[in-house]
Amino acid sequence: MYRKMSPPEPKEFLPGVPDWSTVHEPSGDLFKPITDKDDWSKLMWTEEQTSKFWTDGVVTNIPLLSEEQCNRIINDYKYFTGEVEHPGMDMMYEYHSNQSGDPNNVLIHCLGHWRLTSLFHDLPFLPQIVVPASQLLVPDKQTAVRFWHDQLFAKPAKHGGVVAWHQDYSYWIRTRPMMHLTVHVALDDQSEENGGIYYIPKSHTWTRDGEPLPVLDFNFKDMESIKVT
Ligand SMILES: O=C(O)CCC(=O)C(=O)O
Ligand SMILES: [Fe+2]
Repeated sequence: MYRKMSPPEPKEFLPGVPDWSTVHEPSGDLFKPITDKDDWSKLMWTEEQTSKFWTDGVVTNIPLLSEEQCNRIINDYKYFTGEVEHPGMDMMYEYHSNQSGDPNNVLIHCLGHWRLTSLFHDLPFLPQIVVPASQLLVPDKQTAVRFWHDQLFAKPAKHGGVVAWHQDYSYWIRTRPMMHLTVHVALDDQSEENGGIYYIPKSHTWTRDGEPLPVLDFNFKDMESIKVT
């Protein structure tokens, strides 16, 4: 806990089980909330970074969390593997212990876990995320940012499953023109061997009949559902 003075109090989902979605600011558990406006501006992305984002649709390898913060968040992962029971699982918008249905290709997938633990709650409030996000929604203009939802994909070692090729925009077409973005936070090292994410530069501009690419598999299983021809 980084903040000592009156941390915000969540409402309870069940007696003794906090619902962190009722707290509209960082709890202070993951990082010390910024109080000085100048500290926000220090986190602004450079012109080079923002224009790379507009061109390629992605900017990678941005350090976000310290080793210590990362380890603390990963400690909460035990609730989503089922290793430790959490009494607030019904708060989640979606929970799949294995979305592939195949025990040899396990894909844990959930949405809404930010409601369950103060550390996952604080992640979308991380200034290193929200400041660049405020620059990236509209070119050359800083805008307010609203958190839409969190999502966790986990691929257990040795028998982890796949997340098939997709465009995130295909799933979330609620803003037109597009006014939302994905922030993918790796809580583990990602490599070719352990199922790291792949991104095709400029694929954010790909369309079919003027629309984003279609969603062909809501369980992400079919690696062949989208092909480059
Ligand atoms: O981790 C993956 O394989 C996919 C992650 C993803 O699709 C995303 O972050 O939007
Ligand atoms: Fe995605």
